[in-house]
Amino acid sequence: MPPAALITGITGQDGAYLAEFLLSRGYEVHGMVRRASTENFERIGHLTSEITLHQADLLDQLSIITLVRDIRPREIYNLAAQSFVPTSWLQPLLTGEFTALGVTRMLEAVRLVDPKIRFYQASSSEMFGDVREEPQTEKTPFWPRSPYGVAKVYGHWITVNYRESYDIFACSGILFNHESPRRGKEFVTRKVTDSVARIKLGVQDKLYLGNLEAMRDWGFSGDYVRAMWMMLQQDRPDDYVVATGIKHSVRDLVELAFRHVDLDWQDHVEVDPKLFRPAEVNTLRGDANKAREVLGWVPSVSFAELVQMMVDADLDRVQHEIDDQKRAAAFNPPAPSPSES
Ligand code: NAP
Ligand code: G4F
Repeated sequence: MPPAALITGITGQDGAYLAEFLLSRGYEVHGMVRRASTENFERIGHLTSEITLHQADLLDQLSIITLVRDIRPREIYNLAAQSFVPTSWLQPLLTGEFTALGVTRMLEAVRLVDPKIRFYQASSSEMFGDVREEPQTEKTPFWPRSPYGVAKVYGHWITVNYRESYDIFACSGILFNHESPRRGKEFVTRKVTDSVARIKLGVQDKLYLGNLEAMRDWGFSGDYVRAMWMMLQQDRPDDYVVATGIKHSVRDLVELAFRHVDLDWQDHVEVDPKLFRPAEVNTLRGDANKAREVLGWVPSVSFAELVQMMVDADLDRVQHEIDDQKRAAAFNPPAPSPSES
C-alpha cells in the first residue's frame, strides 16, 4: 500500500509543488479544499486525476476530524493559512482563526484520530520580524511585526507543545520567503515579474511598489517543499530553518527583473506610500545549516535563476493572454454602428 498524505492548502503555491513531489514518490495524495462558489484549482488542474480532493475548512473542527478519520494519512502537511501579510492588518481576527487556531484544530484531529500521524506545520520567517540577530537560526528569538507573524508564532509553539505534551511526531518548518511562477500576484516577486512581462509586451506602463529597501532571503518553492517531506522522514521530530542564506533588497529584485528583458526599471517603477506597511520586517536572512547537516537539504535554484524563471513564465503567459484576446476579437468583431449599416 502506498503511504497516504493529506495536504491542507493544496490549491496554494506550495500545495501544488508538494502534491507533485509526493506523487513522484509514490504517495496517495489527498488535498483539503474549502468550499467556494467557483472552483479554484488553477495550480492543481493538471493533477486532479491523480489526487483526491475533500471539502473541509480550517474554521470547522468537525470537518477536519471527519476528514482525518476517513483518510487516516501517514503524514499531514498543514499549509493552509491566510498567508498575505498586509491582509492580516485588515482582517486580524480571521487571520488568527485560520493561521493560529487552525493549527490547533489540525493537531486536535491528529491527537483524537491517531497520534502516530506525522504532522508538518508551515511556520514562517515572519516570526523573526524585527530580527534579534543575523542570520536567523532555530534558536533566534521571535519578534513578529504583523498579526500574521503573531499568528504564526502561535502556530509554531502549539506544534512544539503537542509534540512535548502528547509525543506527536510534529515538526515546524521555519521557511524563509519562497517563490515560483505559481506565486500569488499580490506578493512582491510575482507582482514585479508579472508587471515586467506586461510592460515589455506593451500592455502596462507603470509598476507601483512600496518599500524598495526591504530585504528578503528568497528561494524557490519547489526546493522548499522537498525540505518539508525530509523533516517527516527523520527518526525524531524537530524544527528546522529553511533558507538560502543570501538576502537581496526589493530594489535588487526589480533591477534584475527589468534587466532580464533589457528595460531600465527607473523608467517604469514608482513608489506609492500607500503600499508601505504599518510595521515593516526590514530584513531577513536565514541560517539553514541544521537542515543541511541533519536532512541533507540544499537549495538548487539561485536568486538570479528564480527571477529569470518567473519573468520568462510571465512573458509566456501574458503573450498567450494577448493572443487569446486577439483571436476572440477576430471571431467576434464589434457590431457595426447604425451609421455604418
Ligand atoms: P498560498 O499560496 O497563499 O496558499 C494558501 C492556501 O491556504 C490556499 O490553498 C488556501 O485555499 C488555503 N486556505 C486558506 N484559508 C483556508 C481555510 N479556512 N480552510 C482551508 N484552506 C484554506 O500560500 P503558500 O505560499 O503556498 O504558503 C503555504 C504555507 O506556508 C502558508 O501557511 C504560508 O503562511 C506558509 N509560508 C509561506 C512562505 C512563502 O514564502 N511562500 C514562507 C513561510 C511560510 P484557497 O485557494 O481556497 O484560498
Ligand atoms: O512578497 P511580500 O508580500 O512577502 P512577505 O511580507 O515577506 O511575506 C511572505 O513571506 C513570509 C516569509 O517570511 C511568509 F510567511 C508569508 O506568508 C509571505 O509568503 O513582501 C516582501 C517585501 C516586504 O518587505 C514588503 O514591504 O516586499 C515589500 N514590498 C515592497 N513593495 C512589497 C511591495 N510587497 C508587496 N506584497 N507589494 C508591494 O508592492
